Amino acid sequence: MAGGWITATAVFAALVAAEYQFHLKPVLLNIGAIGRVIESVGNSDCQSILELKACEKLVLHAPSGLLYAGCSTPAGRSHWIPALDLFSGEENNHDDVLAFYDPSTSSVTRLNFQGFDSPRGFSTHGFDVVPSSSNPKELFIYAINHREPLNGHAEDVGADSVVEIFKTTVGGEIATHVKTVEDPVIITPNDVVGFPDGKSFFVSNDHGKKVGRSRFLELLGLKRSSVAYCHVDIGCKIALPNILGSNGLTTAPNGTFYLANSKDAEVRVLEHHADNTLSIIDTIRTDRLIDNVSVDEDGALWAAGIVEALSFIAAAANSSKITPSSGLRITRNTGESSYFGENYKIEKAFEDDGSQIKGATSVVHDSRRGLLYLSGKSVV
Ligand SMILES: *[C@@H]1O[C@H](CO)[C@@H](O)[C@H](O)[C@H]1NC(C)=O
Ligand SMILES: *[C@@H]1O[C@H](CO)[C@@H](O)[C@H](O)[C@H]1NC(C)=O
Ligand SMILES: CC(=O)N[C@H]1CO[C@H](CO)[C@@H](O)[C@@H]1O
Repeated sequence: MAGGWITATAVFAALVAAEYQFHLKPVLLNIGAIGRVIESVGNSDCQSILELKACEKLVLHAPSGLLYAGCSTPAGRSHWIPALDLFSGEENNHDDVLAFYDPSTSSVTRLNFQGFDSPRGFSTHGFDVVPSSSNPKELFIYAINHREPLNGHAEDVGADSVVEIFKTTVGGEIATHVKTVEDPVIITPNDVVGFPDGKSFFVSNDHGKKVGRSRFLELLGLKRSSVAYCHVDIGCKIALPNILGSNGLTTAPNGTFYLANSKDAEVRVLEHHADNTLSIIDTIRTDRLIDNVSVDEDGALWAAGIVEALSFIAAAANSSKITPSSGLRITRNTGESSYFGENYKIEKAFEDDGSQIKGATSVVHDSRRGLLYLSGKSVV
């Protein structure tokens, strides 16, 4: 592959720590990560983007090569993560940022919000950037905002989470607020896939309830997370109910959706029906737990895979510890083995023992420019 790998640094240690304390233990035994041989794949030419820290998600605008990122501060983020029952809002200024990285100038630009009257600030998580169907130079941004609740304490009632829609231009510094979408089916939003009309989106709910002890049962296998669909003129509904570990969500150019399972080593393949419901048509089993997923312009699915679960947990709790990272490229298998039931080809495009990149949790591939972006806890 031409060009270098570029690495977006520093995803907040505390999030990963908590995630794996709560979510990984139950599945440690079935991922067989202990004793895996770690290779060096594609990791010889990495650079870090130091201005981008605590970035939950990366979204590539392929025509321009701009990489959009939703970022926080490591300290602020670690106190306000509704998905992990972390609700110390007073320790977090709710002033997260959307920014973009331009690889042609190696520069980072922060977006300025306009017309965004949000006294409860902006606390980002998953987001999407989609060119407008009427003008490809115009982009819609669909961003989850985990607001403080209006009434009651967040520990008791959870976050008042919504999806914010903004409008910007390719490479522009202004993001104009279009709408705040709130609805009872936007419960615990995690990731979002938007449409080019600027009005509709799918959003994954990582839990079935905002707070409460019953959330623990979801760790043990209670299928209560979901994906919802919203249209600003029509309203919202649950599009895919009662599933396990609904997490990172992405879509391919042909409209197939992929949903990572945060509780098991698999990615679900979803079909989008005309009535805007989704159904699971296939499951891609992987040899490791998968974090966030993305699709490149060639239609390949990219996933950050956890190489070594135990050292991943240790490194999450102590940033001086090292843990490997990997980036998987998943494509439809057209070779002979497809006759024997292997529907997908899973290739390791990137693996590092942790000396360059520790514990990457998301990966985005720019196939036009031969760049692979990983965002992880830190880079040595
Ligand atoms: C859609 O594209 C993906 C690759 O991105 C491919 O695996 C899948 O088979 C395609 N689905 C259809 C229905 O063509
Ligand atoms: C963190 O890890 C480093 C390197 O292994 C070790 O020297 C240090 O004592 C650890 N810190 C804590 C608080 O455990
Ligand atoms: C947007 C999204 O799906 N983010 C997920 C990426 O992976 C981390 C680590 O597992 C999750 O906590 C996020 O929810």
